[in-house]
Amino acid sequence: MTRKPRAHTSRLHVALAAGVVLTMIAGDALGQDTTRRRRRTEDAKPIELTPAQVADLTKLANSRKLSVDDLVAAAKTYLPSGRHDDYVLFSSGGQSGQVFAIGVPSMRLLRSISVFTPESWQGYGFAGDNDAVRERLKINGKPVEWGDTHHPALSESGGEYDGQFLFIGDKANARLGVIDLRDWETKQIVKNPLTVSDHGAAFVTPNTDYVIEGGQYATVLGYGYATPEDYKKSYRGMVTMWKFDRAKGRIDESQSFALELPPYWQDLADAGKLASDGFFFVNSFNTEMATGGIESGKPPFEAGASQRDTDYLHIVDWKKAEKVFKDGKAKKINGFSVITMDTSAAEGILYFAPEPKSPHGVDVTPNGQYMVVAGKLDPHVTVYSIEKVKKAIADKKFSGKDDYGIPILDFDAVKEAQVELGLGPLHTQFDDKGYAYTSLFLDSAVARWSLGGEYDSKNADEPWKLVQKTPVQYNIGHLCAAEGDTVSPDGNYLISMSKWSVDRFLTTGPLLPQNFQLLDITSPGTTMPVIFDAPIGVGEPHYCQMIKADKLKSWDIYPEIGWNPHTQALDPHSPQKGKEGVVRDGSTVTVNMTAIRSHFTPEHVMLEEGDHVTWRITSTEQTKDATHGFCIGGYNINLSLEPGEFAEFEFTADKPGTYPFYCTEFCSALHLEMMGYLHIKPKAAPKADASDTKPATTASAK
Ligand code: CUK
Ligand code: CUA
Repeated sequence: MTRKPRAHTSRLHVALAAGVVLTMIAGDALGQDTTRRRRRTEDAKPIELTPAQVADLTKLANSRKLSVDDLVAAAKTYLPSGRHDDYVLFSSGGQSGQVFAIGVPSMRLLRSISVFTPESWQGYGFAGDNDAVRERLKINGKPVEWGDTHHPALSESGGEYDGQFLFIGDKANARLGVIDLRDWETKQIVKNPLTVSDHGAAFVTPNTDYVIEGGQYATVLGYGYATPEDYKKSYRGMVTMWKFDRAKGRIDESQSFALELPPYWQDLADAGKLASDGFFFVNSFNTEMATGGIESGKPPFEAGASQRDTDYLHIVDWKKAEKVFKDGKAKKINGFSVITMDTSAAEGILYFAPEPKSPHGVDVTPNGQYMVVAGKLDPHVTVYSIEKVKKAIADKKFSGKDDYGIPILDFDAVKEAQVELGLGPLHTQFDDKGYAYTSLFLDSAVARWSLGGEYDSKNADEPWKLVQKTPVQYNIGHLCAAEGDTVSPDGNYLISMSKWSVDRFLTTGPLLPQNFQLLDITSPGTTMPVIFDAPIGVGEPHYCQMIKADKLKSWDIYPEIGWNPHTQALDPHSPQKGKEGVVRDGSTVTVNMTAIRSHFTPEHVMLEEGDHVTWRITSTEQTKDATHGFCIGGYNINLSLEPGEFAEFEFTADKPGTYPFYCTEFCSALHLEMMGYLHIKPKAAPKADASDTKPATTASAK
């Protein structure tokens, strides 16, 4: 075999490479290629398996030890490359402090959204000194750079998810995050000034007028101090109504207020809708007001807080509360408006209903008529009727008052039904066929049961009856049905958020992933099989909500070149093409930079030791998914620059040297060349000595 002349080959390669480079510089190698367009559902043609294909499939199934059910489950969840999911699951990220977005039915992780924890891929909290993200993560001046996210809530219009905003609560620090679903970025974090931690957040009213934050462990409101001996007198619970300004896309703290509550441990909340619009409901436990302290001879918390047979469902007329707040009848604690218990009792804002027994979840049926309460230590769920509640309030059917003067509604007057389901009921979701689904933590099962009232005609089962149970693996906490918290759930998919995975996946050390299990709940008469297990190895999520994917109207690129995602507007400081460069005013320096494949302009930035630098970058990209990164090693700087995005960071150039900066996203064939140098000139020239002649590494090693 004869070799081709070398020179010829290399000339050919050079020509090819130049072609590639030109295409890459032109920037539309990907966007315009229709032959590589994704596979759409509408392109699919009906199939008919031939006997030979059936035989092949059977052989394959047998070789992989798959049952017929397994094949069906695979067919229900498998998405061919390029095909999109029907739903997006927004899941709390637990201790990661983030939110995860997962496609359903494929259960593929689409991305995480940083909320309470800095995250470098998204450039969240890696913008140097005075970083806007790190600043808003501070509590009382201290950096608190993680969260324990529990309950995400999608914004609603008329009781339907509208796909515009997502809220998420941080249990550990009593904070709420506000995410704009146009660009999937956190826009705001509000800290509750009354309490250290919370739990029942976030839940929205049916038009997202308010985001509800229920409390949990009672404290002295407003960061006060009192010993456990003063628990009854000084400790308080709370629930906060955060006013949401949809036009601004922000919570308006000045129009927000809280209700002072007895020092029971308020737990989950849910807003009324339709029949119960204008109310919300909060569970509680530890109405015993146990203060623990086994060392001093008192029962430990877990026993002390579980003595009574019933606790109190808090029924709040929030429209009345809003009026009382607007009439100026709230008092201020730590600068925040609080409606006292006396006012709530006098104005008819707050009522209690007895609820068995150490309840956890409260969930309102889609028609708003019933509130389902799951008592962790009771094998039943208890169903309350809003009509009965309203009537009992009107007729003053009270069984007494609690120690703080809040009227307690007569249990039998407000109870609609009790349904025996099994051990450890926690949370309930709904479908479109008149069924409810309750997680059973101790049974490790999902219970399907029939609703009554107007739902009775929707299914063939007797009302208020357990219909079936499906085992899940293992110890389910929340569950989540498609569009499950809306006035019109879809009733096809249900997620079991299983807390323990034990043997379901390969072992990953003593710390094992959580298990998101997908259940098919389409057919009422048969089983509801688990059709997919998805390990979640990035935190312990608590709750999620599932929205139809086509309701999300996300931006492909930012609306204008120089868009600031923090303000969600064109930034006046955004560097423009042709205006790049370094502006110096004494030791205050502004760097104006643009980024586009495969180039930062300017490529060299000359600074002097001690300079205080504000560095601004605009991505002038206009192509979907053409993301660049920008990092400076050693200065803890990393940005994500999405198409059209403006970003800014500040730092003091206190360590002289020659620093390559580079793009951290593989954006193009010449991505590695998308770099430049930051030169920080030392203040005084180094003293001349022998080490001057040695390589820098040797000199710095001494
Ligand atoms: S909680 Cu975790 S299983 Cu925070 Cu809603 Cu119930
Ligand atoms: Cu830009 Cu890599």
